[in-house]
Amino acid sequence: MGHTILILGACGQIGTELTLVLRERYGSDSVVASDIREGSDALMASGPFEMVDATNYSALEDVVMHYEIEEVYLMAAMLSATAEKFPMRAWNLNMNSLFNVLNLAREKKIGKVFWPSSIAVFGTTTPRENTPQNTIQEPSTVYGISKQAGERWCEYYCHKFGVDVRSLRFPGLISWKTLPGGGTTDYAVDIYRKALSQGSYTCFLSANTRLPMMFMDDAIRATIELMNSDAEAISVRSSYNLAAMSFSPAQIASSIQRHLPDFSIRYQPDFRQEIADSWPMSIDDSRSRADWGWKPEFDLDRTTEEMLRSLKN
Ligand code: AKB
Repeated sequence: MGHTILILGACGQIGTELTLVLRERYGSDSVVASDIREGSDALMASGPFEMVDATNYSALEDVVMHYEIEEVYLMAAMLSATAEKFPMRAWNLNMNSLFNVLNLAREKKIGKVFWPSSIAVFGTTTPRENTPQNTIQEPSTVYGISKQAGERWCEYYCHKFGVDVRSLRFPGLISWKTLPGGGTTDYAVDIYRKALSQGSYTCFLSANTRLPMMFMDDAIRATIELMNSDAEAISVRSSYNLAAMSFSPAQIASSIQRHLPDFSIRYQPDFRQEIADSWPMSIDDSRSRADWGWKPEFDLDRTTEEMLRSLKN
């Protein structure tokens, strides 16, 4: 077996940046990007690309065998807001892609798997402040149900079949290279773009809706650090809580106003408000810190500086 990496969903918000960083680190030819559509010019020009539907087991197996893939990062998924509109499509995509990858690992065709979970595994009955690693999980969204089920399957495959699968419960992710698609936390990306292009933003969540968030550089670093940790250090095989900052739309607006004093925000909550209200406001990630040394670097003001500077350029 070679030491080659396959990214499924490489053209999405996380996949794009993860692919570029892994190529920088391990060499372009060692990282195969794949998706059901082509990605940004920068991504497409940076190394090998295969058009693959992660729900198609034999197509996936062909690519894995052809490139002698060792590690798979499964970043293809339908996010919370879109999944509410297409429940069965979301369930099929989110679960079948995961089963395909877990089964390839069970058959020893690949050695290691990364699969992202989410704060969406929690629900209204979960303690919302400093949400513990192990607590009540009664998600009320299709996406959250798929992530919760996925976590159970990851742990099951690890314990029953020795599959080396590793996972993080990502908060909302803020990035400038690729747009997020169909999430409840997407406003925290859109707001920076509209602040620069229009000087104002209409937010689909209410002013004081606090949610856990993270800048993409931290999320990519967390992913790579977890994947490079010794297997014995990883005591959680469902998915780790992971945190960096928590803020509300009103707080991100103030942070932007420090750079753009004329920026204004209006609130027009829609169906996504109910989703946000069911999620934690802050996360206790002490297990990640203890097991594999997690430490975030970006707070809200540093994120705002990076976002405005990069989007302007
Ligand atoms: C979403 O909003 O659906 C995602 C997530 C928090 O998992 N960004």
